[in-house]
Amino acid sequence: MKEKILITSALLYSNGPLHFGHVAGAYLPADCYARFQRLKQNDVLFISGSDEYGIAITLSAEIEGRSPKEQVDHYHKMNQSLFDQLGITFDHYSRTTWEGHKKPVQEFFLELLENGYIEEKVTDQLYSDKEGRFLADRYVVGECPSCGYDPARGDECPKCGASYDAIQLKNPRSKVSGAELSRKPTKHWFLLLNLFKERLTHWLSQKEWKSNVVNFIKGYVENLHPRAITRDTSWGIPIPLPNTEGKVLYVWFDAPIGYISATMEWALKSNEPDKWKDYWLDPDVRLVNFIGKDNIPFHAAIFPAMIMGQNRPYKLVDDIPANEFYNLEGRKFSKSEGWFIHLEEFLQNYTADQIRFAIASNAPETTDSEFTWKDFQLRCNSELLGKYGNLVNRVMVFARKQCGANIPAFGTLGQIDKDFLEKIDELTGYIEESFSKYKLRQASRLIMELAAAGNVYFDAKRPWKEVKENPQAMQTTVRCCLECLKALAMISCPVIPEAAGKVWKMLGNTSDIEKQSWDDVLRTPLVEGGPLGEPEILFRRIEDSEIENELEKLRSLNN
Ligand code: B3M
Ligand code: ZN
Repeated sequence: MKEKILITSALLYSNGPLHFGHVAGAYLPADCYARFQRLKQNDVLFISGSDEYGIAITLSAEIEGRSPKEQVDHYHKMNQSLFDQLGITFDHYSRTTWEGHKKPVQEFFLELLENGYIEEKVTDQLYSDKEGRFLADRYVVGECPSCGYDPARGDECPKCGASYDAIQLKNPRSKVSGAELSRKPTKHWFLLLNLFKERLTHWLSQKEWKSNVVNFIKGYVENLHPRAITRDTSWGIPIPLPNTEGKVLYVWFDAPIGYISATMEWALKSNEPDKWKDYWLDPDVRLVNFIGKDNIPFHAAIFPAMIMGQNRPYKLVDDIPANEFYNLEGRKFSKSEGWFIHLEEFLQNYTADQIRFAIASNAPETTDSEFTWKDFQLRCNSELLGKYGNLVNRVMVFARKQCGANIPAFGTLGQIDKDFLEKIDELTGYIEESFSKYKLRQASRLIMELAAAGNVYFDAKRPWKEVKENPQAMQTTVRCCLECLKALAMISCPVIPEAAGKVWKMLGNTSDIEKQSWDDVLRTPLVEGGPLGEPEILFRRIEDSEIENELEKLRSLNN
């Protein structure tokens, strides 16, 4: 039966260009999963968008000399185009500054308030006399209350990882002006997370999530306390209460609701304004949130609590395949420290398939992992080109030449042929399981295992000798190889869709592989006598000199 699957990727802050760290954490895994589930003929809706409020935006806008609105417009457009070039197939990419986002956010707030889960309190916050405003979160730097590190950020310590309110920092200063800050009372609204401890604990106890997620969230839920969900700034969703000028809802209150409002926007644009309900209000839908590990508390506890405390029967998340971090040559990606790869430029020199495969085969699924230029070169040259591309090319060139460019009959299968066909079935079964369990590393390995098996078979059968000695047998060999290419195209399609589509066409298909059914394609043999298309080179070799240049570029950016 068709399954309805709602897939989300974390909303990306519109304050800088997309980088590989984001791609590896929340976007590529989600895209491969969405592509796989579409091929499985399930009803998939894949949603994401730009996260456009909050201090991450205003602070970066100030630093880059733009207004917050200019800043989010700039990066929303840029990132949307980068996602496009990487072949990320969102059904909709929204943004939290679209006008329809406000209503559901304010409804959440009012219902939580009415239901007794939000409380108003006057507390001391940090005030900058010099700038004439309250400062919070990343606007503040100071000494970490846990480990003493200075300058620690206002929301968490980069050294020990502690998370706290800016008011707890010692010797707090403005990140922008460096001015000392004083304490001043101000009114805020707090989400009473502590009231959800039992419900969350019970709900979480039924989940069989990845161990990194479960371990983290169990400890987190033990320790829930009220959390401020408003801020003294004007860039954000207004608090739907009188006399609240100069205050807005905190970005982490509105952002997850962005998944819902993005679906509403998608429904509007599809001219079926109520269609979002088919995903958010249907208990049979499976909701999967793809995120990086730093977003676990918000997806596994805070947002579920917000849903539990309001009135609509919104879907609670069913699975959170959170990833660890993906670094660059041993260090965190950092635009400000010049430790990053310019994606736009990257995509001018290399293909989306190449980076998709390199990231997928080294995805940070259970531990942090990293992009290195050497690894990238190796994956591209010895796997994509050496195994996959080589098999496709030698089989296609040979078949076109020796079989009149048509798909030959199976003929009489020997043991070696039967074993090979069985191996294809076996590997495609494993790979299906890998994709459904979000195991991209394993899936990538299995793709190459199938390509390698094809090469081994081709070498063992020596069809170039069979041509002379036993043309019938040669046809059997070619046919089995072509069946292997068909399987290879299908199973690799979620990861390297462009190459998969080309192989599909080489096998004589005029249809779009992405529109096919995984099961049908794998179960149905090719059509005997069908025409074969032109062989095409799938991957180019990446030279040592290119890699040296790239490393040099990275080092010089960093100086
Ligand atoms: N923009 C945080 C981040 O990028 C945030 C995710 C929101 S998901 C609702 O890490
Ligand atoms: Zn610390």
